[in-house]
Amino acid sequence: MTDKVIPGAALLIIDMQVDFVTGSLAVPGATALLEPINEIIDLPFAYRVASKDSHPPGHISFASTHGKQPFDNTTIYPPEDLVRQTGGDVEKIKKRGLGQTLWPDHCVQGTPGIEIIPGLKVDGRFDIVLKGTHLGVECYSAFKDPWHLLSTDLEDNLHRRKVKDVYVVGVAGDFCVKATAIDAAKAGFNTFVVTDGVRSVSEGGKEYEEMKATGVGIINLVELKQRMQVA
Ligand code: VGL
Ligand code: ZN
Repeated sequence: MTDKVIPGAALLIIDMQVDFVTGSLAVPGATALLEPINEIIDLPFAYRVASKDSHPPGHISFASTHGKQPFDNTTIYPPEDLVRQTGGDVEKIKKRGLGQTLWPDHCVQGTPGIEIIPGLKVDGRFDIVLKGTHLGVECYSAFKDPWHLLSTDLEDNLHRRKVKDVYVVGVAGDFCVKATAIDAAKAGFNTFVVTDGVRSVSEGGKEYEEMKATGVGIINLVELKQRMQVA
């Protein structure tokens, strides 16, 4: 560890929770992330954030809520009351459906599965961002939901800390890491996903092409250390 901090460099650890590592929606290979992410945590970031998927029981993304099987697909719509509250056109709701993979129940508020995986050094240096807290809205990104009806305070906090460079690790690479990195790049941050700190639900790596196409940099741990001036 070093005392020197890299100004403007922030670490975002996405959803390294019991259910995604060893629990109901375990991402293949996620236990192997503890060591590299713990090493990354101690790099001289000026700001550190960990996100937690945080669903009420009966969440819209759960297969059980729809009487379907995990990994079935459905279409979900933004809740009418939220659209109304945010001044949107309720008549247009039916055109705003999104394809949704239905998941096993996971990261339910008040259950052990929601906790950050034991052994990961997410400590007092971190701010915590909760997402997916609205019963009727799926939210992969740690910034906002896909309809932009609800947002977390992540973007404001990054601006307030004068963050320029955002480094993203965690799970799942093809869902919440991807959505968060793309939103970070769209918000104007220099955004990098560190592959040694990421595992995905699916194989093939198509998510990295999608992230690159929106300006997200894909780097490995060696390159991260160089950028953080500890290599
Ligand atoms: C996630 C599926 C459902 C994620 C969250 O953290 O990538 N994936 N909810
Ligand atoms: Zn979820």
